[in-house]
Amino acid sequence: MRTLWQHCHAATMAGGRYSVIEDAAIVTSAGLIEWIGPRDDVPPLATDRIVDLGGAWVTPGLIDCHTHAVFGGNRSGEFEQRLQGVSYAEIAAQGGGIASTVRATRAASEDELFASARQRVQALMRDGLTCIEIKSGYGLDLASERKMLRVARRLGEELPISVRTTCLAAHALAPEYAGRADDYISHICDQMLPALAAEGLVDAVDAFCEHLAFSPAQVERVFIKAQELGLPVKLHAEQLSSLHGSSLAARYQALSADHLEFMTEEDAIAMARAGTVAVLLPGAFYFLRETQLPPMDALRRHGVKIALASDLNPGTSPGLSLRLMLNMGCTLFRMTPEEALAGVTLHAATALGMGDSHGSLEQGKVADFIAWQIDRPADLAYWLGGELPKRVVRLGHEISN
Ligand code: DI6
Ligand code: FE
Repeated sequence: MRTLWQHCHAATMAGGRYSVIEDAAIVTSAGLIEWIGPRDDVPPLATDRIVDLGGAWVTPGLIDCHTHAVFGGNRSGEFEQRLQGVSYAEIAAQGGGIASTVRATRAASEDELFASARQRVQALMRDGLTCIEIKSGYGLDLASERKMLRVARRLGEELPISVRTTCLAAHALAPEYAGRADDYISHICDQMLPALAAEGLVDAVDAFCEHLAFSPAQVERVFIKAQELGLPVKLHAEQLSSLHGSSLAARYQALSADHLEFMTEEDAIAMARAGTVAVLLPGAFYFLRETQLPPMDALRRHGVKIALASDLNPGTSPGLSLRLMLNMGCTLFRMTPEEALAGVTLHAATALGMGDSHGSLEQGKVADFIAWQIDRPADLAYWLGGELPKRVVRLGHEISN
């Protein structure tokens, strides 16, 4: 079916940057954008349907390129502890933190994990998400990591959203390997990654490079194995301290390095050269009351692509709104609303290795877009969350949400 969508303005992100067509029209067929341009120039194609978008602003479907949406339990008790002055690192040292979510995730059935994750993903979808990345990393043994990744895949099958899975087995030390981090890394490389990749459960491989997690040398072993398996890598880097994980990620042509508050200018240069996207996570910055800002000027000066994501997770960013992250990216990190929008569309797609097919409104790309009843694109970053009136089109078909 060929559809002509008209009476709208489009923030297209075409050509790799924020760009706008006033009074636009879009022709979709077979799930793709067949044509987009000014309404006056619509080519004479036989259309089956014409949709009047009522003067809406059309953007690409929003993409959340960094989430931990599948997990058991929650950590609101730790939130209360932190409000009383206990630090994230102290809670982790007492057996809380990631370890407590690992216990809850291991204890939950696949159906239980699916039910709780579905609610969170549906909450995110109310902001116009058409694509989401979901990491494992709260299982830390083969069966539990598999369970998480299967739940992530199933979310993509049962909800009208594209899901990209990332194996984050190197998120924290599995309790069975206490005091033997190198052995756990060997287990990941020799057993977990090959098995999960063979089962088709892994689109990318991630790790947490930090003093309270894994060293650059340990991360590098995971990257080498991922490369052997033909899987792209990503990295949690420079969130709490500077270990130059982002430069390591760039050396392995990582799709993205994420967090980055403590990165240096040299890291930014390395990322720019490699085309590694900087994924900023203002929800975690806010929730941990961090004060060290990511080096926005260096990222801009060296032309690093900047994405924004929710980091939805129970410990450091229980964020159920990607649009709230747009606001935080602007307010906390001084991004412009245009940069923020590019960060949840075009650059988020690149951070998932989907830049050729997603993230902008251009001929030949998938027809995933949102028609927002707003006056200006900046309105998307202006409101602090909440739901905005909109129509969601996925693969050329309007879906209710
Ligand atoms: N960085 C984070 O902010 C989350 N993981 C990571 O590597 C925290 C995950 C958690 O506390 O459960
Ligand atoms: Fe994360």
